[in-house]
Amino acid sequence: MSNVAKIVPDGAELTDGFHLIMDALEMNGIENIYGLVGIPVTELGRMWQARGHQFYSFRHEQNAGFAASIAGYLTKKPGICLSVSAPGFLNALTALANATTNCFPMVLISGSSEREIVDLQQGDYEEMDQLNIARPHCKAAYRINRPEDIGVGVARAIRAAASGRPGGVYLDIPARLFCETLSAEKGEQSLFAPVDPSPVQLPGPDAIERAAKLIREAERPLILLGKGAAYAQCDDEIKALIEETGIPFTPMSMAKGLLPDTHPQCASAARSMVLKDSDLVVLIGARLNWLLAHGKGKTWGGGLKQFVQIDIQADEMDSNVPIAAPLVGDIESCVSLLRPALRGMQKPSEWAKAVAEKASGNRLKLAGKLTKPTAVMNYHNSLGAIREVLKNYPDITLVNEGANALDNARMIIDQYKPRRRLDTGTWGVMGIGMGFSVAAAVETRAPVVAVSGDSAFGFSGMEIETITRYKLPVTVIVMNNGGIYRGDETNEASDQAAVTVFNSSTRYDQMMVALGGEGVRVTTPEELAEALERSIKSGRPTLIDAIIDPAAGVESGRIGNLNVVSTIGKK
Ligand code: ADP
Ligand code: TZD
Ligand code: MG
Repeated sequence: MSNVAKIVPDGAELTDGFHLIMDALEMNGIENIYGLVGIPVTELGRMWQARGHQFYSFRHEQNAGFAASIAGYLTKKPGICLSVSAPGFLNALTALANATTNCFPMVLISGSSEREIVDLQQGDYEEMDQLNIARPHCKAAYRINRPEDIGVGVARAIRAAASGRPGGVYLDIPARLFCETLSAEKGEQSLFAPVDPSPVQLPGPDAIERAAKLIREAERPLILLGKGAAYAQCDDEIKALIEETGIPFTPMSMAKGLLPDTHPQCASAARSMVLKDSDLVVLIGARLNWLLAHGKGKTWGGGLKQFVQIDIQADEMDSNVPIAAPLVGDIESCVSLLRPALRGMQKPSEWAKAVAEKASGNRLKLAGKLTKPTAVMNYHNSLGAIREVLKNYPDITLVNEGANALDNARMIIDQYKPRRRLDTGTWGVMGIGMGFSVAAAVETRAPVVAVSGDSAFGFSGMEIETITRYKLPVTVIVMNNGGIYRGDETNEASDQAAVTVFNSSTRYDQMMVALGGEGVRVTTPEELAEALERSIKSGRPTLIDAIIDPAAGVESGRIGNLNVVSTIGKK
């Protein structure tokens, strides 16, 4: 082991917890750590850099955690987040829970207080029973108590995060362990790289036969791609399945670009129609959760649909509605077995044609709105301008958060390549913006454009300093409508500011200038397009403060139906 420390008291070669943790991470191919240092993990960050790796130091652990989680999603290898104990751990916990909810592989490594003090609640510096707090929020939680267990502890964490349905894993490291020593020889023997940490899982031949039969017999089939399909990184298999069968497809938001949004079979623009009128839906790496109206009701045309579902998690099947043909396995294996079973099937040409017509009609209708000038920019013409610029940069990763800023950008901005759209995901969580942007720039080595509502941006805005510090090619566009959903609410009931409203004079562009990047305020689609183009070309961290009509948005964006209001009046 080249990196084992050679401390030599009494002639014995020793290693310690610090070195063993780094050795174990290296063995697992880890290069980047996203974190925030302090007692007891500062030295680990320094030593990691000294070994020639990257440690990205954030301003708040939640953003470091979001970064690690999306690094995991983009690379299929668990992203690593490092935090201090108690408050640092808790700050990162939201990101760990979000990773688990979204099926992103990540490992949160937190320093912690010694067991004997925590267990007797004797009041240590940043004392907290972190392991038990983490447990319900992640896929697995482990503590390593002895240096000789570091190898197995890290291996288990990596395997738990990456295998089967990916998710968040918590690894608790009591402060003392970092300095505990072990003979270098024993240390070396205790380390190992797990063999095949995310093994393929094949569905049985009956399951393939059952699914193929349903698909062949369907008259109006639809393929619905979720972010699991994007995560699986078998883009060519999925493209081949769709093109060989001629079935229309529609992507969930983070699956956009798996096939280009401009693909002739893409039914995004006819989404209501295909969900309602299809007679069979093939779900590939998408859950029938709230984002799909739980697979039932008006959205789906009232009656019960027939579903084929491809998912690695067996108990995902029937979670909301009965699944006629479950295909439990990894997407690449399932799709590659399904394709030969469907060979020669008759393409649903009439249905596909009707869907394509509806979709192109709707795209045409939308196009008109995207170029229509208004006195103050609205979501359509501002995002229309962004869409035109991004058309020429298909490798750029788009990070997107907000309510109206999210829903409209998802609809308007086309994606052309897989895994280039990262957003608020399953929870609709605000605050992913800057953490995702840092990790996307780091992991893809290509430029990133974040389109954030002004409220959404506020959750992670301080990380623009992180972006300038590491000189990352990130352009942040703040859709500044002066508030949450809208910026024009007046408070009829009291003289306090309305709950949805921010200072209308806030200069987000100047924030970026103050923190070392470029800032520009724009008020027209032309200015916006020009500033974005310039920023992308320069590769410099830039914030574009885009002034949007405060009256342009709607409450809760596209999910106003989930809003809760009193039925008996306000007082
Ligand atoms: P979306 O929000 O895009 O609809 P979800 O997060 O709801 O997507 O669903 C993703 C699904 O993909 C999860 O149920 C997860 O188990 C599944 N999944 C993730 N990776 C794989 C894989 N490699 N093979 C099979 N299923 C996968
Ligand atoms: N807190 C967290 C962590 N996640 C959330 N989703 C919310 C609060 C509630 N919320 C939304 O669902 S969207 C949103 C909040 C606060 C912000 C919407 O305002 P915005 O976007 O400025 O980001 P628009 O363009 O003004 O709609
Ligand atoms: Mg706003």
